[in-house]
Amino acid sequence: MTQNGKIKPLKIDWISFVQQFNRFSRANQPIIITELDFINAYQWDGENLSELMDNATLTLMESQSDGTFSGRSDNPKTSMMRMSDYLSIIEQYPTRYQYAGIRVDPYPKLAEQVRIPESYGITSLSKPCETNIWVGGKGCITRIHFDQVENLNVQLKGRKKFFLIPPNVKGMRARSPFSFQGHLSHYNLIDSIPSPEKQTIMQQCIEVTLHQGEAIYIPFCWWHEVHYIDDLNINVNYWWFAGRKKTITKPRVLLSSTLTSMDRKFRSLNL
Ligand SMILES: O=C(O)CCC(=O)C(=O)O
Repeated sequence: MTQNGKIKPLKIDWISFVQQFNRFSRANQPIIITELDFINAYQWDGENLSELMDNATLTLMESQSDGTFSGRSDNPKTSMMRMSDYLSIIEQYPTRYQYAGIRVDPYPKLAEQVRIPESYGITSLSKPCETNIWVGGKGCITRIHFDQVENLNVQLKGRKKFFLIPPNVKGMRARSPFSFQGHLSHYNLIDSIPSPEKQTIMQQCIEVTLHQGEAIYIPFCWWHEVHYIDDLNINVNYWWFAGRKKTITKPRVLLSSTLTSMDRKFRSLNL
C-alpha cells in the first residue's frame, strides 16, 4: 500500500497476525502489530528490568567523544557495569553507550516475562532461536544492518523509529561475509548514504514509529536502522530461523550468519 509515494506497512492486531502467520511470513513484508495480549507493556520501566535481571552486569560499547558509534569492527571500547548504574548514567548522558543488547536466556525471571505462550500454536514464536532486550536513551541508534533470521520486535517502553529497506534494493550492499560483520551495511548510517543513492534507497524505505505496546515483524534480510526517541526505550525481540525455502536463496547470508553468531558468542556482544 502507498500513501504520498511512501510505502505504508499493513497494521493488524496480534490475533490476526498469529492466525495468518504462515501467509505473512511467505509475503516477506513488514507488518505493524497491535493489541499484543501476551505482554503487558505498561509494567516495564528501568527498575522492573533491573529486578528481573537481578541487577546483572552488562558489557556495553562506548560511544566516541562526539557521540557517534564506531561499531564492533573498529574494536570499540567496552565497559562493564550493573544495569542500575547503566540506567542512571543514561538519564544524564543518553548516548554515552551505544545501547544495551541483552540475551534473556541467562535471566529466568526475565525470560519468563517475555515468553510467547505455546497456546498460540506458533513454535517459531514460542521457541525462538534467540530473544534479546534492547535498552537505550534518547538519540541512540542501532546501525543499519539485516538479520539472517525472521524478527518480531516489541516496544515495551518509549518509542523507536524503524527505517526498513527491502533486501534487494539497488545501492545497498553488505560488508564482506568473511568480516564477522557480514550483516552490517557498508554504509554506517542511513544519514551517511551519499546522493543520489540515498534518494533511490529512501524511495523504497518504510518509516515506522513504534509505540509502547506495538510490535513490528521485520522479515528475513530486510535492512533496518533504529532510532531511540524517548528518554528510556526498551524493546524485546524474537529471532527465528527463516526456513529452508527462504535461506536457500541467500547462501552468502548463511555464511555471514554462521560467522556473526560465532563472533557474537565469543565477544558476548550484540550487533
Ligand atoms: O530495538 C533495537 O534497537 C534493535 C532492533 C534490531 O536491530 C532488531 O530487532 O534486530
